[in-house]
Amino acid sequence: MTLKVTVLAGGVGGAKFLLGLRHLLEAASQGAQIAAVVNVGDDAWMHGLKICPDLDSCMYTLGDGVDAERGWGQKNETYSAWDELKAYGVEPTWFTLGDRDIGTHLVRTQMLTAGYALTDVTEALCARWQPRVRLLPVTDERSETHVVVTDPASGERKAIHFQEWWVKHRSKVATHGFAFVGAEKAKPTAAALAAIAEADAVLIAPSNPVVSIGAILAIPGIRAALRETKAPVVGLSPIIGGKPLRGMADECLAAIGVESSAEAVGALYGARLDTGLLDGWLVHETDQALIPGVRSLAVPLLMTDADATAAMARRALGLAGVTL
Ligand code: FO1
Repeated sequence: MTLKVTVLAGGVGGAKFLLGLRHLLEAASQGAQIAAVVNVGDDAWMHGLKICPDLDSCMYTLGDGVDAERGWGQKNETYSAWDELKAYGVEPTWFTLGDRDIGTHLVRTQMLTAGYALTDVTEALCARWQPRVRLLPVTDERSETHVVVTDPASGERKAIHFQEWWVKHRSKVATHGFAFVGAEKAKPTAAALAAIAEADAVLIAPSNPVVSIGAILAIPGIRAALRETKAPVVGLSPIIGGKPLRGMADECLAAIGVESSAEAVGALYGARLDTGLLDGWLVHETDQALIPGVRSLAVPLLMTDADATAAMARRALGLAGVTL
């Protein structure tokens, strides 16, 4: 029988993890199927184009087209179109769009405007990049992560788009919380629900627990699907020794009053035996996590290369009862 593994994933970290998992399964298992349920909370409209940073990070990384240094955007980029936009003074000038990347956004925007669902558009884009992982947006509807901050100029509280908070302000503004705008009305896609229901193992990638995994879990029906699937659910901690390896997970956790530790993030997801999601929780070898009802294991969790990441994926699958 074909082994089916479904991963909940954000952008840069999720993409790296998927690369290692694919490396493992292509070497060890004949015809395994990997599906990724991907966050869309970071998505934004810029210059009339629909940008899907997490889907694109996964697609470019798995399609060997990513700028590896940054983990987003394409390699060998040029920026003529962006220079023109800046010359016109068109905002947002703080968000860099490469010429090649704009090609992707143009195709996506045209297809969405013609009435195709984001799931179908993503499949069409992937026909070119061949990620060998089914990339499934968690929802086809608009659900955007906004951040409640104190406006440095006026001193008043306001909500700004996640990209403005992260890229323009580099998260260095007083931050009070997150709102997944539109999530409550958004429906998960049938493909995402089926990928969770029909999996042999569900893995939660070491992605940001608040703005990546949290934004996926905010879509009504996803938590229930994870609690109901016959597959074991195993997460990998994005926090190592009290710090995220990259990104802003510590700022996000602080804003929602959760400590930056592997144990606290595991407790945030909770035990499936209780009211949460996890059967297993993988933490870094220097960390520990005692979460009643969750099998926890401490192993090296540094995604230094595809082999190291594949070894992590093997341990996560082992915790889910899948031996390769
Ligand atoms: N991140 C930046 O730090 N600066 C940028 O100008 C920027 C542009 C950008 C364009 C397309 C895209 O798909 C991603 C882009 N990112 C940029 C990355 C993105 O803001 C975040 O890293 C993710 O949303 C977090 O997962």
